[in-house]
Amino acid sequence: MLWWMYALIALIGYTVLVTILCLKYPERHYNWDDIDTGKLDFPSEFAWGVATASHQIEGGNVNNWSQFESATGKELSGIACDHWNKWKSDFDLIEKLGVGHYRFSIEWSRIQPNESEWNEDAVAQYSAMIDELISRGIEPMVTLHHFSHPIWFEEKGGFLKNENIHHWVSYCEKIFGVLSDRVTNWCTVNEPEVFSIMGYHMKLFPPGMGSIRKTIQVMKNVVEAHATAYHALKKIRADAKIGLAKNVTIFDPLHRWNLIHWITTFILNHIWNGAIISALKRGRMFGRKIPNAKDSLDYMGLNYYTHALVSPFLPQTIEVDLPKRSHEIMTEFGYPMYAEGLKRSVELLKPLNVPIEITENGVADSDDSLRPIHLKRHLWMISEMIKSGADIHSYYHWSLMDNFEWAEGYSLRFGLYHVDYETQERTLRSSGELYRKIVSNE
Ligand code: GCO
Repeated sequence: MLWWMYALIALIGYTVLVTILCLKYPERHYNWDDIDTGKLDFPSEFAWGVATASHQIEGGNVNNWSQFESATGKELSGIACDHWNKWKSDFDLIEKLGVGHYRFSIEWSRIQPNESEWNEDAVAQYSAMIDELISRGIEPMVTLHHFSHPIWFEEKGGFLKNENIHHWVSYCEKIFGVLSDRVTNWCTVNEPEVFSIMGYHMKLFPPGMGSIRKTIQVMKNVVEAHATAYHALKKIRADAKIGLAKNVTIFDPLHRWNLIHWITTFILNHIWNGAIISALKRGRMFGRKIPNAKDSLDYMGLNYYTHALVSPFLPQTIEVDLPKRSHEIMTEFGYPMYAEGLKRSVELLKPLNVPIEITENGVADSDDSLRPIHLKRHLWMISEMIKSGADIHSYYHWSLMDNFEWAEGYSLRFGLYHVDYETQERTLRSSGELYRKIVSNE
């Protein structure tokens, strides 16, 4: 054969392969101008909520994060929203939104500041918070680990060491033992993939390491920690609803004709999404067995924000804008608004065969120009999915109020309420009012 015949065959083969990939994995896009996102149809039992996390709002925490902030010269979380003192009036804010559900996290470093010390005052305060929420008709969902933990645990190697898991489980049992008579909904760990990749590969979260091997080790251990806690807590209260919150990012090839972009997409999707789904479905992750991980979910928590357009040259930092399609809206976090991906995320989690709770969804938007559109598109997407049979029980908007956005500090504002950090004044944004109207069906 002549050389050009080989070249022609290779070209045809390449084209066929890429065409098959494009057809099998479509990148769904709607023409939003043609969609009436005001047309929502939610079942009456649908749970409307808002979400926060301890280190982002409480203020005055001494934990792996406060240590990392000082050590790296990052913006300090400081008194944050001073929620540890203002919790009662903050519950007024939740009530004013008319939502009946609130997801928040317990700060382990408050409960167990030293390995041999339980702080009963902190336990009592969380317990009083639960009573207060319930008295206002707001059902709590409690997260046990939302990125932060005590310094003594970090110094022992944290979740990098498998033998440390039992420390975390003891704390879980302690707080579950006190609160589970009133709290049914529990989220063990928040975003195992974000926690491990940001902290052990990208150096953006504590402990600021940069090792693929350690990242995989931590991811595996955190899922094992979840599974161990799940089974231990179910022994205390069998009818508690226990799951974890996973960040699903949808990965799409930047150039759909480029096979290298497709291969990168598959690899990243596997590391970020597939590995954890596989651990929870089959009890295996990266070829290794994760004890008890199979069947360790009563629901799957979905934190959804965006899709990533992938090439082998993805930036190793989150401080630059990621690529977006020309018609997409860029959010202040530097990633595109892509509500279609919420549907794709729910499809990705389908094999787990458990109900979905949308434990986080929101947008960084300081002047509130994007949040109304963001809210409407994502809620419309959920409404459509429920109509076509998806088992989605709840939506917790991230976040109740502006707060400390981890590596980004206070620059990014995710709140339905604006927070003036000088005066600690909270002000309802128009999008907050919009959410209130949607929730109350006005
Ligand atoms: C995360 C967390 C939240 C964030 C939120 C906005 O995804 O990092 O669960 O704590 O604040 O997602 O980025």
